[in-house]
Amino acid sequence: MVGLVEKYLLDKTESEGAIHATLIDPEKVTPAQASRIADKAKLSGTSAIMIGGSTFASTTHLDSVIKTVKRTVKIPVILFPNNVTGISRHADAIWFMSLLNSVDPYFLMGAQILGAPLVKKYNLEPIPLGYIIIGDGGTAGVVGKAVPVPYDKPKLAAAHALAGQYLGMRFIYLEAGSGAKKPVPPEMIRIVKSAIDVPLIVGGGIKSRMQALAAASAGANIIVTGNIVEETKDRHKVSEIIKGIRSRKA
Ligand code: 1GP
Repeated sequence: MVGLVEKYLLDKTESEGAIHATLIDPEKVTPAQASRIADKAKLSGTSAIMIGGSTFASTTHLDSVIKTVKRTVKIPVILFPNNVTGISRHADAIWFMSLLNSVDPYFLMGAQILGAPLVKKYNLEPIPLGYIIIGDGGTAGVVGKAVPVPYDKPKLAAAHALAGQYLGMRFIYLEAGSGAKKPVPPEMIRIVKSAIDVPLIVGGGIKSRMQALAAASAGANIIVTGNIVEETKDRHKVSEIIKGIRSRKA
């Protein structure tokens, strides 16, 4: 059941404690830009490339972004879809995710039913993921019709995460929303992590080495940054984030 990409992530999080993944939003980049971002991130030590956004990119564009990225870097390319339109045959794996705090059945199970046959047809590796929107959740929160977990309700976040784990999800993602003013608080990460046994992913608004270190120290196993890689010309920002993650005390 556990495929190659999932095994790679489990082995890496097991041996390193916390790793970094780079999110590329296909709506914001050309294939050439995506390839440059992936290359720089790989040189900085990122462990995987995630591809997805909160709104719509054409399938043709998504396909060419992924093909170009895959030609450039050899680390796994994992789809991070907001809808069935985020599925491409060219990726290695897909976060097969349910938005656990959505009030819309479409984002809980509807899109998954529509997408599952395509995942099989394209031979993509599905990695079951419980996705939880925290704070205002940005565009993902609005599009996904989430009832976000407030920043000061860590136990509520832990209850969502545990429910996801009990339903069989093998990763949990706390999402503050791309470009969030405030990332998921370390205290919430700590409480969620202590409640679950599966790896914890955290993303949204992480912009500095200290924030990355705080998330990793609190127990995040995969730290995702998106905006920071798209906005900055030099790769030092990503290097800084990864240094922060690696400086965490085990
Ligand atoms: C968004 O968690 C990711 O889905 C990354 O967020 O773009 O703020 O780094 P940023």
